[in-house]
Amino acid sequence: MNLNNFLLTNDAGLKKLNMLRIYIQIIINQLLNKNIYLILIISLVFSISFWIGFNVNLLPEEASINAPIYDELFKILFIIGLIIFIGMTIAVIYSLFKFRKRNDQIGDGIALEGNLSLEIVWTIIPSIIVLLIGLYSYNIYDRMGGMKELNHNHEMMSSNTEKIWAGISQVSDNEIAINNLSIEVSAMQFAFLFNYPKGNFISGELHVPVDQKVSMKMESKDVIHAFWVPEFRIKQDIIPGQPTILNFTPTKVGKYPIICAELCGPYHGGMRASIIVEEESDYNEWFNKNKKPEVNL
Ligand SMILES: [Cu+2]
Repeated sequence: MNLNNFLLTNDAGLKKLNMLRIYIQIIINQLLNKNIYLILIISLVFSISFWIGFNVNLLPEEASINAPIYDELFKILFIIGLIIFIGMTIAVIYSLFKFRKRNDQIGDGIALEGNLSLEIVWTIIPSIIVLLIGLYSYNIYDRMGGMKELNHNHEMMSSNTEKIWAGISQVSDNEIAINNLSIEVSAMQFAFLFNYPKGNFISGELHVPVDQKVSMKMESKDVIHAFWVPEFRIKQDIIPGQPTILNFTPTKVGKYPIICAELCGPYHGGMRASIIVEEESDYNEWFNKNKKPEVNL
């Protein structure tokens, strides 16, 4: 700001504005003089963390409508983790050099005890971060369908319908019954079996058509298992005696692993199956090849 220009200005409003600018300039200058390196390092840590967060992908491909929703949350957690990790590493390395023992130093260091303001800061900042992550996670889980009421459709259901205990569903159970491809999943030590009630057959491989809602009712024959498809970013426990549901819409043709994600016994690590997402025509061909005629007794 040129002082002559400032003094020559007659307009009162403009004068005030210029005053404000000068004040801000002075404050910024003081801040920069004092902490320029600290500000630089913090900006650098944030920039690097955001750059890595947005450009480095550690997750498998996104193959269901849930995947992009989940990845939003992961990105945020990844960036927060990076800021803390890079920031801490720099602080530790700096302290190692800055506060190292010099040759002429003997005896112990100064006895430091407590720092109230520091303790308040390092309690409040993590509390705010954890609270925000908690609220955001709730929002993500809700958008993925985790908060959907599962047993509200009582008029439509016959009285002997089993209670669904838990699950992830983006549609109501009314819609599930009408529109979706329904599959019954049985989990046992150490395999998954997929029953297609409409085709009257059981398969060891899960075939589904792309871009269509799939609704699975899952039950375990023995212990607790969990159905997990990393590419879909969905996971749901399968519990003996307490059916759970899992609804999803695959968005990419391909073959993906189904992994049991609950330690269920000595061969838990081998409890895997495959989900094959295919074009509708291919799916129909597979379905018609496997379906059995209904037997009327
Ligand atoms: Cu298992």
